[in-house]
Amino acid sequence: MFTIEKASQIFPNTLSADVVPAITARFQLLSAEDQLALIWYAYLEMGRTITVAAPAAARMQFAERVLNEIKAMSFAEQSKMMCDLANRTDTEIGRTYSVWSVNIKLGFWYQLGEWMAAGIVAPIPQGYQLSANASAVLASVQKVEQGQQITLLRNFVVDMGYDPEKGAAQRVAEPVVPPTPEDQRSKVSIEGISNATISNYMDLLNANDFDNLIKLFLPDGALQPPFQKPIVGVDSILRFFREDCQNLRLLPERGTSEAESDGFTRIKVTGKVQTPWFGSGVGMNVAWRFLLNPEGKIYFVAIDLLASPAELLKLGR
Ligand code: ECH
Ligand code: GLY
Ligand code: GLY
Repeated sequence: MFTIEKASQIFPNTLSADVVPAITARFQLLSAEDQLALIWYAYLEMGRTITVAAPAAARMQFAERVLNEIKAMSFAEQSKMMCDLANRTDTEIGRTYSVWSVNIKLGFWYQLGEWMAAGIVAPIPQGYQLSANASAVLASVQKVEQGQQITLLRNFVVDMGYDPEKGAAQRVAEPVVPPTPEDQRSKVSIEGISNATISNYMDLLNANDFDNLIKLFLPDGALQPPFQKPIVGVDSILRFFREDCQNLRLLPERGTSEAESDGFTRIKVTGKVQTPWFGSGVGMNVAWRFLLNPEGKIYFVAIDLLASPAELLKLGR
């Protein structure tokens, strides 16, 4: 019998990018001023090589009221508001922020970044000196590959705000786009894998067809996103797909399939993932580790952000 705990151990030699949680932990120890300045410097430098896509209006409407409030503030009030978010202080804006989906949070900061550059929102003070620790963390951020950098920035943004319930029950997310029409869908081909569940998983996620995608899972199945705990049960997984997984591009390359006990099958696939925020500008190196039951339903899948491109070729146990 498998448990989620046991299932999460399949393909134990998969090396994930442990630098991401390690740098995130060091970042969390910095002062709010250092955190904001560090993100600003990292974001500016990234912008020299990759372009972040402007968030869609459907997403920005949820942040609009707060953004207008901020626009009307003095520079001093704006700086305090940004520090409060970084400090996770209990404020009205901090509470509103915490119920937003990841993409609304990113859209909110995208807008503030534009306004900081335009002089509408308080900039990082000219000549601001990062502490020695913050400089060291920034240097670490600059050293990792781009897919890991954008994961770090995303983590920093997700962790801000004030959530009194620690995982708010009511959440605000943008509407779900309709799935791609059947005749416009692409089909993946994965070297070494000819398994309908696996190709359907990739194709349905690429088509934003979450209602059919979720049918591939067992009712008590689980999905583990990079650096997170497993999301257990089809209701929670479907909610995650609808809130956080629109317009992703999965580009699986190769894989291996091996028999497990009790008629289960473990399958590891490696390849790239693109986020709509950076399009084809950033390909994140990932592994999918699937455990399928004898009927081919997904009991468990983990998505790992890989430590290096060399991991793309490491299949098997
Ligand atoms: C400024 C200074 C003040 C403070 C702040 C600022 C603004 C910062 C901004 C940052 C923007 C960052 C962005 C990051 C986007 C990252 C996106 C990532 C996406 C990864 C997705 C993956 C998907 C994997 C999955 C697969 C599955 O099979 C199942 C689902 C799922 C500068 C003003 C804060 C604006 C836009 C890393 C890996 C493959 C698990 C989702
Ligand atoms: N996790 C989806 C995205 O940030 O694009
Ligand atoms: N423009 C980024 C996104 O649509 O997610």
